Amino acid sequence: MTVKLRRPILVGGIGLSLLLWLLDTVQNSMAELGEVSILGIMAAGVGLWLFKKPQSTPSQNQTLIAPPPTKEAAEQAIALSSTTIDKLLKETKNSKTQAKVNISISQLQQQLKTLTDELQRQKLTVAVTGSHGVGKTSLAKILKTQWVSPSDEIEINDISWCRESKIVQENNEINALSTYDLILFITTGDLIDSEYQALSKLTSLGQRFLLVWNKQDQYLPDQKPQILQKLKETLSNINSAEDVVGTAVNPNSVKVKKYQPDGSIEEFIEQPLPEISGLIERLNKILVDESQQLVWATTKRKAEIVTLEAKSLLHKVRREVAIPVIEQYQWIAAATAFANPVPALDLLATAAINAQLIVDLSEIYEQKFSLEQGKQVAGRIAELMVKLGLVELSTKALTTILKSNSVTFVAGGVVQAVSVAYLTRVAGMSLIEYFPTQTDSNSVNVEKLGKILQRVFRQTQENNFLKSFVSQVTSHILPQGKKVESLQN
Ligand SMILES: Nc1nc2c(ncn2[C@@H]2O[C@H](COP(=O)(O)OP(=O)(O)O)[C@@H](O)[C@H]2O)c(=O)[nH]1
Ligand SMILES: [Mg+2]
Repeated sequence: MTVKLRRPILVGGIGLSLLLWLLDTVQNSMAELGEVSILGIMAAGVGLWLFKKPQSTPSQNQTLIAPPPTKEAAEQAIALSSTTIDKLLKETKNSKTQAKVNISISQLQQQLKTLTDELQRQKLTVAVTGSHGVGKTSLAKILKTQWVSPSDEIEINDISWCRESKIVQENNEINALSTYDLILFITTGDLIDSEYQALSKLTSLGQRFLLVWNKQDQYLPDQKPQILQKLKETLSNINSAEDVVGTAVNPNSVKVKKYQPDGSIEEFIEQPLPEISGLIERLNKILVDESQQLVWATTKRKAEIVTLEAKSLLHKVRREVAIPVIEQYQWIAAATAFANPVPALDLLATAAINAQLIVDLSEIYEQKFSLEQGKQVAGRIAELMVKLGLVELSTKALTTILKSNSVTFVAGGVVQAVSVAYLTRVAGMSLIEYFPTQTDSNSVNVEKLGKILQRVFRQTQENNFLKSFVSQVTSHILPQGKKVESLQN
């Protein structure tokens, strides 16, 4: 690739020049003792960071009970999935990835078609879930015989709940229970934290559940109300008290002694009847009062899943458009830094390469930042990179790799070039993960961006990425002759 060195848009800017300045210092420190100043800069970075600390998060203790679901909300969710699929189709047409995502798009379109019919669905689906051995299979079986009559359109499913994998995956609102109208979550005692978290998540997704406290027979009669009360209190923020019910689906048999008139004692084993009347009463009431709402809520969740899947495909398509853009900038950054070592403390220069990259990426992700916003974000990223220690760590790692190759190392500006290209890449790759999560284009969530930066940075430390990156950069910036020479080393 030939790179035209157009200084005005390329050089300077807070992001780039701060980095170059740091790199300059790092290079000096190899000859002398520049560590003090590096530490000083790091400290200054931390100071800046503390100064701009994000606001605190809202209280965690709010009641989460959602308003009753409506048909309109479900219809809106369906409309949103439809527009998301349309957008996906449009953007896919303009990119090279078309063939790969086409099948998935047609599957989504198929799902979208069935959603509208879903709003009229008569049959209700109930999931019985909970940890191993709590009585799911027993309860599902007894409900099928003692609650559901053949004319009812109710489907009972026994779904195992795995504590380790949790109901909800990280950053993903799709969960194994989403498609059921009503969840019967069984516990045999107190809820553990992961169960509570999973149930809160169900509530926040608008999913209706009953907490079934099973195996009541294992407690003494006067303990039962206390335990039930405790469970109701535990759930008071996420579910109403009447949706916590006790059962003994398959109570233990009891030994009964009977005194005979002749004074002898007859012993026999009695099997108590299941205690499920409270649960069945509650279920019947829900059927009468809420059947339609349950169906609307499920349809809404199903539509949301379609939207999420369409968005994730859109993300893939956009990524494939964005990566060549990042690569282009990373080579430009490298070539510029190599040919044009920036004077130290060139902090006042205005246009930054990172700012332009941010503007270009924001366009792909429909955020459309102005150059001014791009500059601000570039500044933020530079601060974060310093604060998180990424600049220091990467420079050390890249210098070590370069040192093992004496020819390239002695060539002036190579450390700068490689480091700037690398940091440009980390910034770019982080932004393409960040943009899809960005909802308000007027402010940047520094905390979130910082987390992504760290993750992307860690990923680049794996699988010899840095080594191959260094050789890619050097092959871009070094003249052909030198490149051959350096490879021989
Ligand atoms: N004591 C007692 N045991 C029960 C009760 N309900 C189920 N069990 C027993 O608990 C064990 C596990 O029940 P199962 O339905 O297979 O649980 P699953 O693993 O959740 O499907 C079985 O031995 C059941 O008989 C109950 O109310 N009281
Ligand atoms: Mg089972």
